[in-house]
Amino acid sequence: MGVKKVGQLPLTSECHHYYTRDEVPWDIQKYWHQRYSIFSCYDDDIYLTDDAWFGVTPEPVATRIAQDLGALSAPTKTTLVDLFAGAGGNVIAFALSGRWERIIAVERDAPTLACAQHNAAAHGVPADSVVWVLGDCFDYLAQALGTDADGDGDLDPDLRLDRASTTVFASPPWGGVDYRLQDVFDLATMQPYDMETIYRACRPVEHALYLPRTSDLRQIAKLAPPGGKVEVVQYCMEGASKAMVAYVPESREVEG
Ligand code: MGP
Repeated sequence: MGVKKVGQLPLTSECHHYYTRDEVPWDIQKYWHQRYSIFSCYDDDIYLTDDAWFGVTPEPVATRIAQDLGALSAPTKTTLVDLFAGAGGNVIAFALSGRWERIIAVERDAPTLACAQHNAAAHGVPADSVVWVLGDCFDYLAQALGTDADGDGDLDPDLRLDRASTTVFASPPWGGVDYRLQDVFDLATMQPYDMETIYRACRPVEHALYLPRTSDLRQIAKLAPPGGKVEVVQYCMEGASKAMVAYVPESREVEG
């Protein structure tokens, strides 16, 4: 699929603000009950597609990650790219942190992107403080970094990235909630994109990966550059981990 910068997209029939439990599909009712810990201002017209409920980062966690990523990244890192923007939970926190000169949010599903844009506006994020990209994040990253064999695909100059100033955040789909069936989650089984696919795309730049709380630390340790380190943080709410984030430095071995 192509990659393009978009303005405000319209909400569609797939975008919902549920008022009562009766309206909510059974498999997301659990998340709807947690709606105020996911978006504290849920009642202020927050919209999600049904699929987005599974992967949205709860607001206190998103806020903390924005603080941590902002502090861990060198001041020379001024552009933040959110590869899987979803309904906007992380992008909103990154924008409200005020840490980044440029934020680029990528999402492949137009209705979900419309929700993210709408939710960002509902949180008071100025329209021009996020560049919204509709398309496949792997195509985008390869074109923007110039690592795509087919060139930049006539990418909008606003969307180009330079490695020295870019940090990537990736909160990919994990393949549903079945990650809980494994005591230690094998990142090679993550669906539809396994860890290797995500790492290959991200490794030219420093990146933070939002992963299942039980992810195999031995697999994450392999992402460290020679002589370097990966920092892993468990993000908790009410005494229980929601997810872990691996903060991975750029790999200087990548050519180009
Ligand atoms: P969860 O395991 O579905 O819920 O998601 P919970 O309430 O912690 O589990 P339970 O043991 O109490 O039943 C936990 C967190 O993981 C959510 O808040 C999301 O932030 C995140 N999350 C869950 N899934 C399935 C995904 C996913 O596919 N992708 C991403 N990026 N995050 C997810």
